[in-house]
Formats: sequence, C-alpha cells, structure tokens
Amino acid sequence: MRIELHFGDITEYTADCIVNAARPSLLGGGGVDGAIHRKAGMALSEFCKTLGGCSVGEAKISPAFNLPAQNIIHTVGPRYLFKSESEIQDLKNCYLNSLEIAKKHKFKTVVFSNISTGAYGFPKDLASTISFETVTSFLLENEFPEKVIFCCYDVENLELYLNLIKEKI
Ligand code: AR6
Repeated sequence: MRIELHFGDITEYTADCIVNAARPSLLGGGGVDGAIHRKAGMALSEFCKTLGGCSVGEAKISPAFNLPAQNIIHTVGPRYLFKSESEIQDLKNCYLNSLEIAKKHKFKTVVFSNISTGAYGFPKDLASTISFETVTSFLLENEFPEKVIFCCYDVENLELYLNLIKEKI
C-alpha cells in the first residue's frame, strides 16, 4: 500500500512534499507550475531565485510557503522532441532525483504531478510507464519515501495509471 492514485489538484495536498513540473529558471510558468507558484505566493519565486536554476532531469527542493504542503521538489522534465532514449532517461531521472531528495529528507509522502505530459508534450502512455516503473522499483529498494501518490489532473492520465496498477495486482 505504498502507492496511491488520485485525481485532483496538487496544490491542495497537505503532504510533506509535492513535485512540481517546473521550467529550468524555476521562476514559474503555466500548467501545474503556474498553479503552484500562484498559490504559494511571491516568496516561492524569491526563494527559487537562490537555487540557480535546474537542468532537465535534475531536481531541487524549496519550502512550499502558502501551500498546505510542507515542501516542493521542482524537477524539469524533458520536451518530447526527438523521441530519443535520452529523453526517456531524462524523464526517469526526474523521478529518481526527486525520490532521492525525498529519501534524504525522510519524507513520508511524495505527491507527483504527471511530469512532461502537458506543455512539454511527452506521450502520456510512455510517461506513465516510465514514472510507474521508476517509482515502484525505487520503493522496493528504499524505506523512504513511505508512500507515493500519483496526482492526475486529467482522465487520460488517471486511466493509464489505473491500468498500470491493475497489471501489477
Ligand atoms: N494539479 C495537478 N496536475 C496538474 C495541475 C494541477 N493543478 N495543473 C496541470 N496539471 P504541465 P510539463 C497536470 O504543462 O508538461 C510550464 O509552463 C497536467 O494535466 O504543467 O512538464 C512550466 O513552467 C499535465 O498532465 O508540465 C514548464 O515551462 C501535467 O500537470 C512547462 O510547462 C504536466 O503538465 C512544463 O511542462
């Protein structure tokens, strides 16, 4: 029971950590990133200015300021441009590097958004398989985070994750 599938707005979670699909500047943008920055307040972008940006596949942590969550892990997903192995590896790294931060901080619950599946154009079926496999393997080998929630905001992603969970049980 270390995986949960939810349908909803990631800015509403009281978890110790939510994962943002950010842009390299970390200064906010559209989609989930925009929703997080709007609700967290200006203090978030002020703090993010001190982080020195973030490369594709990397992850950085900040407080969550006005959000109910405690912390935000910002990771920059790949754009799906060349349909290449390196884009797949980059998306995997987003999940792995976020999970490593959660492990280091001994976070109990990490809530992931569906990284790269909006503006960055990654095919949702491929992205869900990468994310699900990366997260489940990591949880098998690590005590922290205790739980991962996949937070879907559209029905297509929700159905894809549901099918992946069904295949597992
Ligand atoms: N809660 C949870 N999920 C959400 C929310 C929300 N409030 N809003 C959107 N999503 P995207 P990307 C889902 O475009 O593809 C930004 O401008 C949405 O349904 O937010 O990684 C950044 O600044 C989709 O499945 O992120 C970057 O420049 C998922 O979040 C760029 O877009 C990801 O869509 C990042 O693009």
